[in-house]
Formats: sequence, C-alpha cells, structure tokens
Amino acid sequence: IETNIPVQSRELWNKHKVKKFSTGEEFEEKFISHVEWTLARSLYNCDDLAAYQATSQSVRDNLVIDWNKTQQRQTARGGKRVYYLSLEFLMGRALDNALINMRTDTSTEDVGETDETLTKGNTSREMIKNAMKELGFKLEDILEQEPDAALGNGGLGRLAACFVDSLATGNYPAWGYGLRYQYGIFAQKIINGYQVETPDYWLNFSNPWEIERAEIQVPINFYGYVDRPQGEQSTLAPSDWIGGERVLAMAHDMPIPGFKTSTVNNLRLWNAKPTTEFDFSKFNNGDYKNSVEQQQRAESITAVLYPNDNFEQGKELRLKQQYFWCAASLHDIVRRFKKNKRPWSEFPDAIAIQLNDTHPTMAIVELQRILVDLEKLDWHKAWDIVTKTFAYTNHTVMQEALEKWPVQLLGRLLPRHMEIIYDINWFFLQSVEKRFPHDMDLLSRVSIIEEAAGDRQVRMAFLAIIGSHKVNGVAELHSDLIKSTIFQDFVKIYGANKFTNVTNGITPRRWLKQANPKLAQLISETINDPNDDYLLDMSKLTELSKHAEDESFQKKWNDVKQFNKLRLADLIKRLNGGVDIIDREHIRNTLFDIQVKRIHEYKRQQMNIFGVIHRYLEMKELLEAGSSIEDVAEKYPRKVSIFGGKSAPGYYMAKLIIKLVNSVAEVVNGDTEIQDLLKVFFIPDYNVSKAEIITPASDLSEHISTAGTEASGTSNMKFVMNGGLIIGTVDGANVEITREIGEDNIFLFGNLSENVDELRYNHQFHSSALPESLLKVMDAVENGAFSTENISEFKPLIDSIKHQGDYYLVSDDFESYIATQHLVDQVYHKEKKEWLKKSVLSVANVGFFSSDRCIEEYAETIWNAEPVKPE
Ligand code: GPQ
Repeated sequence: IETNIPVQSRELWNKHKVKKFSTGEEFEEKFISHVEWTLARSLYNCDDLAAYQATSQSVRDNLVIDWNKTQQRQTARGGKRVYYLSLEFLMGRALDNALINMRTDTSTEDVGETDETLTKGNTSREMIKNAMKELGFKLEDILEQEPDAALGNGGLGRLAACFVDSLATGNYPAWGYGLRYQYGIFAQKIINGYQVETPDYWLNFSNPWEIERAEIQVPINFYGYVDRPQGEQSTLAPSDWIGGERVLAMAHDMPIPGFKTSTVNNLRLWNAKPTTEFDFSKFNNGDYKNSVEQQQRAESITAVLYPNDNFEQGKELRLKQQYFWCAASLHDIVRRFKKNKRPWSEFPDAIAIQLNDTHPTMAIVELQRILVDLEKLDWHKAWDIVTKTFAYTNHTVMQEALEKWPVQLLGRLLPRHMEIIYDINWFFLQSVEKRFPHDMDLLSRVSIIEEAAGDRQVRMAFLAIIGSHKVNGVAELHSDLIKSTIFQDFVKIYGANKFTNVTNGITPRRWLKQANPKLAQLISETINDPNDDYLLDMSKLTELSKHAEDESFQKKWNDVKQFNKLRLADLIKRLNGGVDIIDREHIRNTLFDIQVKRIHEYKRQQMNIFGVIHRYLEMKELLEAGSSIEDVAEKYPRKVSIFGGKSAPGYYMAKLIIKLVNSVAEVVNGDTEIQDLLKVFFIPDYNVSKAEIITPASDLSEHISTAGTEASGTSNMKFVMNGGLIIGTVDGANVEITREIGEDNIFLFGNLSENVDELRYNHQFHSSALPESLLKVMDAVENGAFSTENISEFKPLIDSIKHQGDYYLVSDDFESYIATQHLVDQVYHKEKKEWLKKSVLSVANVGFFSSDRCIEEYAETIWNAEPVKPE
C-alpha cells in the first residue's frame, strides 16, 4: 500500500499506534476524555445525552481502528468489491448494535491477552454496562437517547440495512452507497385519530456515527447541453456534456461492524453542497440574490427522503437525487478502480454493483457515459463492461410502483444521458428484431421508451434489465411472478437464466439478540451455545426441536413471551398518555395480535380492522341475546389487536384506514360491557426501535396481503424468529416460511395468486353477493357506529369494496380470514401446549431467513465475490 510517509518515520508511527479499549477501565478513560475533549463538558454537566455521545464516540474509536485495518486489508488482497446502491438505508439505532457486534472472536480458546474482556460471551456489552454504572449511568437509558437513523420507508430500506450487517459479518469487501438526507421518514403523530406528519430532523444533536470526509467532494452537473467535435454527428462518439448547474457531493461515512469479526465495512452517504465557485457573472450584473439562491438550491437535493412506499411520484427533485447519488458513487468507484491501473476490460472482475430496485438505474447510463465520453472506450466495449458489472433487484410487480420518467424531463435534466438511453434502446431493439423478425408488437412492448399518446416515458425497469447481467426477485413466488407477468417478454429474449431468485432475509443479531435478549439467552442455554455461535450458523437452532414438547421448557419459553408482552404493554401505556389499556393480570391469557407495516390497501389493514369490528359486533350480539360475559369469553377470548405503520402523506385511502382503526379503538376500548375482552391500539410512529419492542411480544402477527402483491415481506420472518405465529395469505415469503417451519405451524388462508385475475374480472362483470359477515361490518361502519362527527367519513372504504371492484379482494377472503382467526383463538386458548410447540418449532426452523444466507447466495450466484477474512 502506497504512503507519503518516509520509511524512517514509520517506526514512530508504529510506536504511537492507536489502541482499542479492551477493559472496562480503558473504556472509562476513553469516555471521560470524550466528555471533556469532544463534547467540551465535565462531570458536572454530563447528562444522559452527553453520556450517549461520549459512549458512542468511544465505541466508534474502536470501530475506526478496525475500519482502517479492514480497508487496508481489502485493498491489499485485491479481491472483487461489491457495491450496494440503495436510496434507502433504514438503520435504526447504532450503539446497541455495535456493542453486540464488537465481540471479535469466534471461540474463547484463542482469546488474545489484551482483548480478553471483549471476546468472551456477552462481555463487551456487559463490560460497558458495568463501566457505565460505575460512571453513574444506566446503559438502557443511554441507549434510548439515540435517534433512529430513519433513512428509509419500509421493507426495502430495512433490507438494505440487514444486508450491510451481513456483508460485514461475512467479511465481504462491500460498501453501501446512499444519500444523507437531513430529514428521514417523517415522524407520525396521531391527532384526533388522524395521521399528522412532523419533520424528522435526526441530525439535531450531531451524529457520532458519521465521519465527515470533507476531502471527498465530487462535482455533479445537471441540465446544460451536449457538444461534439466539429463534424461529428454520431451520438456514439465521445461527447462533451456542458452542465448548466453544478453541485458538490460530499461523503459521510458510517462504520458497519460485522458480528464476531474485526471486519468493519463502510456505508458512504452523500450530502449535497453548493460549489465554492460563485457565479460572478450574475453577481456583477447585480443579481446577487439570485446567485445566492442558486447556491441554496443545491442543499435541497439531499434535504428529504421521499416518503412513498411501493409508489412513484415522478418528481423532478427525485430524479435529481437519483442522478446526484449515482454519479457521485460511480465517480468514487471508478477512482478507486483506476488506482490499480488495471485494464478497463477487468472492471467487471474487480467490481460488482447491485441495484436496490430501479432507483439507481441511472448508474448504468452514467458508467456508459464515463467509459465512452471520458475514458474514450469504444461504445460496444464499454457496454459489455457495463452489463457485466450491474445486477438488478426487483421488489414489486405493482404497476404504480414501477418507475417511469418523462423523456422530456430526463432529456432536460440529463441531455447526454438521454442520448445514451436512446442508443442503448436502439441496439437492444435491433437485437430483438434480429431474433424475432417483424414482431412489431414485441418491439413496442419491450422498448425502453413507452410511446403513450403525447407523453413518452423512459421505463426504468426495462433499462435496468437490459443493463444488467442478472435480475432477481425477493421470494420464490415473486421471482416466478416477474417472469410470467411484467418481465415475460424479457425471459423470451434473454432466456430464463438471466432471472433468478434470492429470498430475502433479516439479521438475527438485531432481530433476535438485540430485540429479544431474554429469548436469546434461553436459546443459548438450551442448545448449549454460550458464545452465541448460532447467530452465525442458524441451523444450530434446530436443536430446539427436541424440547418443543418438554413441559418445563415450554414454561420457560412462555415466560419469555410474557416478559416481552409486559414490555410492550409498558410502551403502549406510555404512548397512550400514561393510561393503561392492557389488563396485566390476564396478560398470559391475552392474545397479542399485531399488524405493523406501512399502511397500504394491498397489505389489507382494512381487512384486519373489519375483522376486529366483526368480532366486536358478534360479542355485542351475544350479550344482547342474553349470554353471560363468561359465555362470550368462551367464544371470543381475550385479545389485544395492535396496529402500527405510516401512510404516505398523500395516500388518502391509507390515511382513512388509520382513522378507522383509531375510531374503532375508541369505541371498543370504551365499551365497559365487553369487560376488557377486546382492546384495540394503534401505535403511533412505528419505526425500527419500536419494532424491536413490538416484534418479540407477538403471539400472532398478520401478513395478509392480496395474493401476488407482497413481493416478500420481511417482518413475517422477524416475528417467526421471535416465536410468534403467523396468520397469512399464500403470498411472498409466507410460502417459504411455511415450507421451512411446516404447514402445521402457520395459519394460512385465502385465495391463491393464480386466481386473482379471474376474481377481479368477476367483480367487474358479475355483481356477486357479498358475504353476510362482511355486509354486517359494512352496515355498522356505514351507519356511523364508529364515526362521531361525520357519519359518511368512512364511505370511501366501503365503496371501494361495494362499488369499485374490490381490487384487493377483501370480499373474497373475508370469510376464510374470520374462520382462520377463530381457529387461532381455539388453539391459543384451548390447546396452549400445541401453541407453544408450534412456537418453538417455528424458531427452530427459521434459520433459512438469516440475511447471512441471502448474502451468500448473492455472492455466489450474482456477484462472484469472496470474503476477505482477517488473519
Ligand atoms: N418494498 Cl417497490 C418496499 O418496501 N418499498 C418499495 O417501494 C417496494 C417494495 C418492499 C416489498 O413491498 C416487500 O414485500 C419486500 O419484502 C421488501 O421490499 C424487500 O424486498
């Protein structure tokens, strides 16, 4: 590795080599020096927030040492590097995760002398907990000070966060690239039952986890025009793009520690800054104000995360974000590659770039531009390099989520890129025409340019497919669906091998060890794995099966669940303004039924709340008919129905669903006649750190999307990993969860994806009778049973089913949903041993859904990349 430092000075550098803290005492010393030096505070004004910052700075110092070594090692070994481009990284909190991951060894035998305290069992976290206590702080309170890094909307962003954890844990030389939004996903307040959005200014108290790289500033251009040498007509020739607006991309790095390894990878997030070049022409013309305004415009590029999930709005600023991030990242990647002076043809051997959805598709075009215009490669040689480098992950088949950019907009913002897209399309269509002569329909179907009347659009998914060597879906069912629906023609053109599946996964470090320490402890004791090696090799969990029917073990298992339910009850009480709604006396016999995820019609929270209404109406009817409360409880035993999730700010129907849940909660929770047998609660501001409390507390969770609409789902995996059972449709990863844990251990219901088209067709052309149970619910809603001010408030929710074709098939699945919920009640309340057995067997067989497995599959089948292990 090159350096400017003269050989004779290196000894001095080594003599003063920085050292990691490895004992509680060394940590204390670090902590205090950060309080004094970094925060410029003292023992007299060190509050919990300051303690959080000093702790994080101290832990970060350890990570940075390993970060530096990791980068050196990866450069020296020269293996293939992987870059994961994602507009979203829903990281949550970093401190607790770092404390858990920091344990550096895989066994207790080869513990080095200095590192002893950091390597054994839980000692890293325990050690710091004790040291904090000595310093006068409680670790749990300190951890609560950290704001979530909420740079994502939902599943797609959280998947990226799990992936960087697994990439580091698997020792892959891999970086994430994203944007450093100043405002992450909005914070959700519930006011009078309605969602109200408030800004998430997460950088308010400075972020100890980021390292500003002021020296890494990449100029990024927009607008302007294209110029070519005199007489050169062809757009294939090297061309000059003269940009009309320029901003700078500045790098901010976040260390990503692997679990039980000293590998620390990098997440590089770009921030937009004005250029230091001042527009003097404007200034001299007296247009000072305008000149300053333009500078301020730069910062708006990374100001805010777009709050849509599974939906694309097509705003110019969004396209600017995308290009800004792609151009900065590619510049960085190419710069690193060029240091090694390898021939361009080896670029795909050195680098793999994974596109998380179509958001980074402009990276394909940008690399082609760099190679042709700046590096003067032949167009076709360049294109060969590009397509060997990129791979694309699709996360949805729903039309409204597929990105399309108006040609007009893209051509104005990025004129040279538009030319290149036309050329890519030209060569692609030529090759299609050659293989399928005279099939004009096919050509127009697969063209990157959609020629709709008046308004031509660039289909980003098609561009992503054409520019990649592999395309993957995120669960088996979904990967099959993309081949038979939206990308059918491309399977015909490229063959089926270009299309593959990598079923999603989640990191067990955060979603088991961190979120559910009690269960983690019971597991490690039971399978005799004191060093938590099962968190790296989840097949070890199958040992649990042996104990699935053991009564004393079941009791311990159930105790953990009760502990977690109490923890959630505390959270709910706090969020409910200190008013308790869950009866703790009976918590053991209260089924916690949870649906937390983005609010979307396709996810069918509407069906869930309709089910709750149905239950409530039935209970009331029994009472009215003279049944005793004991009789009612026999049929409808204790249950708490918990909802949570954000709606896109402009999504009217989703917002109305939130309001309905809150209105139902008000009526049901206030009805003393039913005596606490049913409670409903909407958890405001669902986010990663709340998910860590919620997930371990579920008895049952709901994954009830219309078949074929949920690409995978990942919270389904999290709930199973925490011993919760699932009620779900045959959709996304539910299918593979069933295969892994066994169909006896999951409550499936509803129509299958192959029947969806026909059912929808029937809705349109035959008005079939709606089921009695659903009509009853809709009548109550329509008659204002849950609307206080405006009786017709929820009419749109009814109309969508009754009069607008019921696109999401609530009416087709409602009865089997209700029947399956009934079955759930029976097993939970009448066959507790069976229930606990199912719960244990679920965890025993959940191993497949570790994101470590997922990353291995990407590495082997898509990236051809190998780990670089520390010595
Ligand atoms: N997903 Cl297209 C998102 O979270 N946002 C999106 O914009 C799109 C997909 C989700 C998808 O709905 C889930 O089924 C997946 O589990 C998740 O991506 C990760 O693949």
